[in-house]
Amino acid sequence: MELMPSLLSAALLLLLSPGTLTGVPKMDAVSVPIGVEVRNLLHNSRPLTLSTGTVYRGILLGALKRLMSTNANFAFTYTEDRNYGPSLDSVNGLAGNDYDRTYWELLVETPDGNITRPDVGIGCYIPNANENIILNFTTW
Ligand code: B12
Ligand SMILES: *[C@@H]1O[C@H](CO)[C@@H](O)[C@H](O)[C@H]1NC(C)=O
Ligand SMILES: *[C@@H]1O[C@H](CO)[C@@H](O)[C@H](O)[C@H]1NC(C)=O
Repeated sequence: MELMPSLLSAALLLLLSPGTLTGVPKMDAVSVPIGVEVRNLLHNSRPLTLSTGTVYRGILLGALKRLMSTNANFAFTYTEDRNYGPSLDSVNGLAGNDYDRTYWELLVETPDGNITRPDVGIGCYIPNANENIILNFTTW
């Protein structure tokens, strides 16, 4: 009959799909869209505004990595602080430094335009949908 071969080929397709054989997880389901804005008033740079997203309740660090891997205009580096986790060191080649007392400040702009400074870093912050994450090069 006709049913049998189609069932068989469906089963074969399932077996041969890349994820099944190699253990590669399926594409992340990015469900929380956010903006990422790079601001540098200290150097009078034009702000750079980009879009990315996180998975449900995903951390900002994941969204920044996703953005870096998909957008050639965005790159960042971070180091691991033993107490507080990932510390954002540089954005697009520019790093803060102790001599000039500069650093990349993490700010969050909600859709109503309210800007706050979260009390956690990029490894702990969980963005909400449609927030604009501002990476603000500033002094301390
Ligand atoms: C001074 C200070 C800073 C200075 C550090 C300047 C310097 N080079 O000395 C500056 C202004 C740069 C800073 C920045 C930030 N900070 Co701060 N900072 C402090 C503070 C007041 C003292 C740290 C200190 O000197 N400890 C003593 C030294 C001897 O120990 P240390 O281990 O060498 O200290 C280093 C780390 O603390 C590191 N550091 C400082 N802040 C942060 C934040 C994160 C997330 C990480 C990974 C590392 C880190 O810088 C210190 C010097 O190298 C603490 C609060 C406190 N009273 O401890 C908050 C504190 C550590 N910071 C905090 C936060 C949230 C931030 C920011 C994320 C704020 C923001 N929204 O932008 C940013 C980091 C952004 C980024 N680029 O990743 C939080 C961390 C809480 C958490 N669990 O994530 C704390 C606890 C204050 C708070 N609000 O509760 N910070
Ligand atoms: C902006 O956010 C701060 C901190 O969460 C809050 O206290 C303030 O009421 C907010 N302002 C507006 C206009 O929403
Ligand atoms: C960002 O950094 C600039 C330059 O230091 C500073 O004037 C400004 O207050 C910071 N915050 C915001 C929300 O732009």
